[in-house]
Amino acid sequence: MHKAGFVNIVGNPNVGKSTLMNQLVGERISIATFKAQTTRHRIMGIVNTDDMQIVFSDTPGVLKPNYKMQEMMLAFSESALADADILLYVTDVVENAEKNLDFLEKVRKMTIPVLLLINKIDESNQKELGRIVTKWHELLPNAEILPISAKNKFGTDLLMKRIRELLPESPAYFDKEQLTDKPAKFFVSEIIREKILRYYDKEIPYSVEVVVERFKEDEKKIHINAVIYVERDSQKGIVIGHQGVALKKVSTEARKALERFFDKTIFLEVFVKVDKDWRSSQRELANFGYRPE
Ligand SMILES: Nc1nc2c(ncn2[C@@H]2O[C@H](COP(=O)(O)OP(=O)(O)OP(=O)(O)O)[C@@H](O)[C@H]2O)c(=O)[nH]1
Ligand SMILES: [Mg+2]
Repeated sequence: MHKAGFVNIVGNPNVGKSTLMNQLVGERISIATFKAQTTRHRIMGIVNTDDMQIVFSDTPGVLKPNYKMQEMMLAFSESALADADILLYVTDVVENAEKNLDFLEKVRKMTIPVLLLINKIDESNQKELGRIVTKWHELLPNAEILPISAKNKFGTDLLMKRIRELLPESPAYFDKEQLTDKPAKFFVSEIIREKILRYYDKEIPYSVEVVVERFKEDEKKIHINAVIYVERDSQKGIVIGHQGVALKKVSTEARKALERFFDKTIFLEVFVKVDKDWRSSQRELANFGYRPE
C-alpha cells in the first residue's frame, strides 16, 4: 500500500507556518522571519519515503488585502483550502483567536481532517495553554488540537505520526526525487528577500520584489545577477544606502546564505531598479510570477 496526499499549512501572518514546514520537511525551503507577511507564494515541500509521499504546502498568512499583491497572496492561501487532504491550521499562543473569522468559517465547513496547531508553546504556560485550547475547541469543534513549538521541534514528531496515519491511500503525485515545486531561481530571490526583510525597516520589505536575471551554474560555482525592484525613487536610495553600504551588506549576507543553500561558490551581483507601483499592477505581478493556480 502506498500513501500520498496534500498537507496544506494555513493561518494568520507570523504564527510560524514556514518555520513549521521547514521542520517537517527537514530543509530550509521557506523563508521565515520575525516580520509578518514574509511568505508571498504557495511553496511546496515534499517528504518522500518508499511507501509514502507527503506534499506540504506553506502559504502566505491570511490578511485583508490592501493592494493587488495581497489579493494574490490571499488567493494562494485560499487555494490551499481547495486541494488539501489534511489541513494544518496554525495559530500561536499570542494571537487573538477571533482575528480572522471569515477564513475560520471556511475552515469550519471543511470535511477533511483539520489539525489545529497551537504554536510557540515555549512562550506560554500550562494554565494559559488550557484556556487557549478551550477557546479553540469552541471555535473549531471538529479539529484535533495539538500544542507545538515549531522552533524547538516540540510536538512535531507526534504531528508527523498523526499525518502519516491520516494520509490517504494514493500513488505519488511527484517524482520521488523531488523536494519542492519551485525552481532554483525562486529560492535565490527568496533568500535575497529574506535578507531585505531582516535588514530594512518600515515599508521597504513590503515594497520590494527580487528578480533573478541570470543564473549560470557549473560544477563548483554559480553566477547570479539579481534585481531588487522598489516602488519609488526614494526607496531606491534607502535600499542602496549611503555610499552603497546597505546594499553591500545585504548582498554579502545573501551570498553567504546562498553558498550554504547550494553548497557552491556564489558570485552575486545585485542591482536596484524602480518599477513604479508594481504591487498594484496586474501585469507586473504576473511578470514577477504571481499567478493564480
Ligand atoms: N517562540 C517561538 N517562536 C517561533 C516558533 N515558531 C516560529 N517562531 C517565530 O515566529 C516568527 C514567524 O515565523 P514564520 O515561520 O516566518 O511565520 P509565518 O506564519 O510563516 O509568517 P508569514 O509568512 O508572514 O505568514 C519568527 O520569528 C519565528 O522564529 C516557536 O515555536 N516558538
Ligand atoms: Mg511564512
